[in-house]
Parts: sequence; C-alpha cells; structure tokens
Amino acid sequence: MSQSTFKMDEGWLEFHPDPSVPEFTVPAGAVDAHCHVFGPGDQFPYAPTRKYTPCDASKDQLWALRDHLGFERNVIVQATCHGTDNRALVDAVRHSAGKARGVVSVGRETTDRGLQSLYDDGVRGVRFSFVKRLVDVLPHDTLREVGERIQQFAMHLVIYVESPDLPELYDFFSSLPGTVVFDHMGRPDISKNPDGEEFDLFIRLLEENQNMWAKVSCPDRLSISGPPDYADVVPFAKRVVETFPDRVLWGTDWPHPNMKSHMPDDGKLVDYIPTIAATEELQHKLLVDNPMRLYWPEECG
Ligand code: 0GY
Repeated sequence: MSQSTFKMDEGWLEFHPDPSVPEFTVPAGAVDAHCHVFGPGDQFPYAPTRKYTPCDASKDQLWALRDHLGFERNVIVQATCHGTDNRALVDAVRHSAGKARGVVSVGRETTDRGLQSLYDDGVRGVRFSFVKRLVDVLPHDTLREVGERIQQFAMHLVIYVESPDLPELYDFFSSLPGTVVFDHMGRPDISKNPDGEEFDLFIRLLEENQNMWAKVSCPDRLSISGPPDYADVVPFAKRVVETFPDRVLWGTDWPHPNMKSHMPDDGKLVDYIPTIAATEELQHKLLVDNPMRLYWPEECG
C-alpha cells in the first residue's frame, strides 16, 4: 500500500488484503453500520492531535469490501486519527451515490449552519470518545452542548466508552437527549461473566433508557479466545441482540484501527453474525431494519 506524507506507526497492522467470501449470506439491503475511511493522508491529512497514524484506507477500498461481503450500504464513522476534520468522511459519503451515511466528530465551534451542512452531506450522527488512550480531554461539556443542538437536525449521538468507566458515567449518559448509540457494546471485559455485575450494568443502561442503542461489533477487539469464531464474545453479543432486537447495529469496523493481536478476516467476521443473531428475523433487524430506521428513515415508509 502506498503512503507518502504520513508513515503508518511502527508495527501497525494493515487490513486483510484478501478477505474470504463469507459463508453466511447477509439479507438484501444489509448495512455495515461501523466502518472508517483513513485519508489517503496526502489528500486528507491526519490530525496533529492523533494518537496513532494508520495505513491509508480509501473510500474505493471500502466500496470494494462492501461489494465483496454482500452489503449494500455503509455508515462511516469518524475515527480519532482525523480529529474533528471530517473531510475524508464527507468526501466518501458524497461519492457514495447515497449508499453511505456518516457519523462525524465536531467541537462546540461547529455552528448550527455547519451542522446543517454536514446533515445535507449525509451525516446523521456525532461521535464522542471517552476512551482515554484516544483523546486528550474527556468530552462531557461538548457532548452535552452539541448533543442538544443536533436534535433539531434529527441527528444522534454515538459514544465510545470502555466498561470500567461506565459506572461513573452512567448518570451522565442517562441524561443525554435523543438517540444515543454505544460502540462495541461499551467494550465489555470478556474475561468476566456475560451475566455478571459489569455487563449487567450495560444491559441496565439500555433497559432504563429506551433511547439507547448498541453496536454488537468488534468481537476481534474484545476476544481472548480469538479468531475465527470469537466464541468468548458470542454470549455477550447474543444477550444484547436478544434483549434489544430493535436497538442493535452491526459493523465490520474496517480497516480495524489499532488491532494488536491479529487482523481479522472480514469474511469470517460476517460468518460471526448468525452466531449472535440466530434467526432470520433477528438478522434482518440487525442488518437491515434497525440501521435503515436510524440512517435512512425516509426510505422506511
Ligand atoms: C474503533 C476502534 C478504535 C479507534 C477508533 O476513533 C478511533 O480512533 O475508533 C480503537 O482504537 O479502539 O472503534 O474502530
């Protein structure tokens, strides 16, 4: 992969060059609701505040993966390596022929006019990270202010947080307006019991707040037992899918930033889906109905 101005971090794992064809056929109209584009850095520079420099991962490579896996649409999520400069993401969404939506990262300096312009480009959500290794400042105040301002545009919040930090953030998250989506099930500690105290708290958060959704993505990030079936993550994701069938989303997380243990085969990640959503009905909700309702409501009749 060519890369000139920016050199990817030492030891950076690049996305799988040749993912397998999945054995599981996703339903027609399926949405990959969590993926990223990186650069290309020469065209869309990485942020000076970034905590990592990835390999470039372009929109055309993302469309190729989408087609290879049998998906129809993407939700592209701003990663912290691009900070609040959403140009790479917006460029991808604009060139997607309506097949992608975006979730950006913005600061309080973004005006309502700026939010409107992002909405017009296909952006439907704003993401805030509470993962300490990825950000310099935890974004409570900005999140509250921006979270209130985006309601007028029918945009929603996306939050990235890790399970040890949930207890102290529980009340804050519960007070947020509108739809709130949690990345990767709030990153549970998979060495713990899926019916234990820690994961119960995440389940309770969604039970008590009907406005909250969860992405049952990234078994590769959470698993200790590892690929290809990520068996230890299954009971966690299955519990979320079966408890909240109308409030779950799934995504590849391509190009899998910051993976240290291995690089997943995206085809095998698709084969993981029926292990957490066992029936056709659950699969359809997870991959089509739910993401369409959140990201393309105008097509839902
Ligand atoms: C992810 C995972 C990570 C990174 C980011 O915004 C990001 O930089 O999302 C991570 O390092 O856990 O959600 O794809």
